[in-house]
Amino acid sequence: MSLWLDELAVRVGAGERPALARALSLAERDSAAAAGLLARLADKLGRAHVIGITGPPGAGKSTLAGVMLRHFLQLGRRVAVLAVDPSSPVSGGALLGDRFRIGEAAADARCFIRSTASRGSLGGLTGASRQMVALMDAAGFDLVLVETVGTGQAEIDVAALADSTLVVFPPGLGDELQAIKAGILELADLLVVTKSDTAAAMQACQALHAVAPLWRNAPPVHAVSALTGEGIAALVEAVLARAEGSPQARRRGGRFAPAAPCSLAEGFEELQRKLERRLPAALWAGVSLQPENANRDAGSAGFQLRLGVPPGGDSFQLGAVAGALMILAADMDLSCSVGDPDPARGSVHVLLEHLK
Ligand SMILES: Nc1nc2c(ncn2[C@@H]2O[C@H](COP(=O)(O)OP(=O)(O)O)[C@@H](O)[C@H]2O)c(=O)[nH]1
Ligand SMILES: [Mg+2]
Repeated sequence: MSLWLDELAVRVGAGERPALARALSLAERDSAAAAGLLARLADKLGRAHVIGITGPPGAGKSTLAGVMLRHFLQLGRRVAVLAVDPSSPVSGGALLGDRFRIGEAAADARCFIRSTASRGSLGGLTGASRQMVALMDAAGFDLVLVETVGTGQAEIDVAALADSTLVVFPPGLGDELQAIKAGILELADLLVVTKSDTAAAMQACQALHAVAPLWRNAPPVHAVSALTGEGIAALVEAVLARAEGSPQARRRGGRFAPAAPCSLAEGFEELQRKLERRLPAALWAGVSLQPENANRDAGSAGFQLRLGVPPGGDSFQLGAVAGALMILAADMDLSCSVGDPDPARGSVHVLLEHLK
């Protein structure tokens, strides 16, 4: 067994494709063996720039991954792709598209595509997919693209794994609201509005731009179309700038200043002041924040409030303000959970608590 692993490790480390394919299958069925393999490859790890692409189903992640892959290959990079999606296995043909022919064996050899259906219990990444990314890294690819369906947990996992996390916003699906509600924008290094050839994409971009000033280190927004190619080159450039470690491309670290502890009622008042100060006027217009439990600071119930927008106010306004509330609360070391939006009332329930 170990002799066999020794040899497989040498071959994976030399970038031999059949060996990598075998190693990836091994990771899917035998994590202990894969761990042994990775231990033998320790000196080859940590060189690839890992790019996570996450977002809801149908957002255009696979299409975007395919288009970015082509750009990277044309720029001479070696790229591996791991699609973690149980619902739609991705083949090289699907990712690269029928019309695309690299046309030279050298480029083909620089590209490796694999999909895996493995999925964690909370919808996050499994240990197997993390090992698979590490094996692709060890095999000497410059870039490893990981596509995952955003389930909340998968987003958190991908952000932990990736050097660059691209959160994909499909226009017109109402997912902006979901995304902001979940606070995932905080995890994004780059926000990508897909399908910019559609009218709805414009609205998604405008809304994101309106919200962006709320974040201390707002991620840049890229509007792209896989159909027309709009914005793709700029996105590829931004990712490569991060891969090449240009300092201005990195924004992680030191996000939140430590805040003095306060009572939840004081926290709520402070939050209200901050929202008023920092929200763009158009976003703040008509917003109401109503405390719901009379006995405000009592025990474990936390501080409950209802966040409302004017009747007919769009759902994005609700989501954006809720997202802003979450992030400003985190800034003050408070936890802020947002319930399911009630579109009929134009409101959403919010629970403010001390961080545990
Ligand atoms: N109009 C338009 N449609 C797109 C674009 N990118 C992807 N799509 C379509 O959106 C649908 C979902 O794309 P896919 O990449 O499979 O999404 P995924 O589930 O996030 O991987 C497909 O029908 C694509 O053809 C784009 O830039 N413009
Ligand atoms: Mg897909």
